[in-house]
Amino acid sequence: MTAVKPRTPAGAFTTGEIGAGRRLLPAMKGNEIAFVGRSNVGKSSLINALTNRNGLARTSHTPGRTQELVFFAADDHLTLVDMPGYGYAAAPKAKVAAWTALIHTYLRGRANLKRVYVLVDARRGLTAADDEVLETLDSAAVSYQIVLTKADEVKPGELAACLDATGMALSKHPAAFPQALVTSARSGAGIPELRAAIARLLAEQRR
Ligand SMILES: Nc1nc2c(ncn2[C@@H]2O[C@H](COP(=O)(O)OP(=O)(O)OP(=O)(O)O)[C@@H](O)[C@H]2O)c(=O)[nH]1
Ligand SMILES: [Mg+2]
Repeated sequence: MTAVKPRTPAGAFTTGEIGAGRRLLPAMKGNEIAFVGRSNVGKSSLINALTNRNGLARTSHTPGRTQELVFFAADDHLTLVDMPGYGYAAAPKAKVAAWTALIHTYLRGRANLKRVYVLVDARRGLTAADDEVLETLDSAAVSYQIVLTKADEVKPGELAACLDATGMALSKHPAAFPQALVTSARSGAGIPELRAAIARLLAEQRR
């Protein structure tokens, strides 16, 4: 009988291996803007809406669609980064651990990461699963803004309440924009404003 080699348990990577993994990322060039958030919150859909290219980033009804960092070069100066989601309880534990490690490593160690949009479902608001990411961004001093997604699914009153609650929570986070943006990839609401925010950021980088 041949022995089956045990698989490496999640988290059991050496510093050398983590470094080698980091070197697999594309060279740091131009400005990067990343989209992070819970699984199924609408990260890939938002990237498609922003770029006006349906099917650029792969989307799905089932959580856990995006399983790696995906870099979309918008032009020589700007790359949009789609990320795996967190908080997806049904995925295998080892996968969740690997995605989470990847998200945090990337967010902490990327000098050309100019802004992170943290996507939050307008029906749920900020959740405990978002907290770790906000803390990582605060400690790495990466500028970030909350983007409420799926605004088409909520009534105006609920949306206002979600915005208020988000604003209150953000007052404790130094690297965060104080206000959230409201978007819907489905209706297109808030997409021109998010593009304008990105354009402003790029213009500031050129100065
Ligand atoms: N109603 C509504 N549904 C949306 C919106 N944006 C995305 N969805 C739906 O939400 C589901 C998840 O969308 P994705 O864009 O794949 O979400 P994701 O955050 O990239 O998911 P993972 O890659 O699995 O983490 C899909 O069924 C989308 O059609 C929106 O603005 N409104
Ligand atoms: Mg995705």
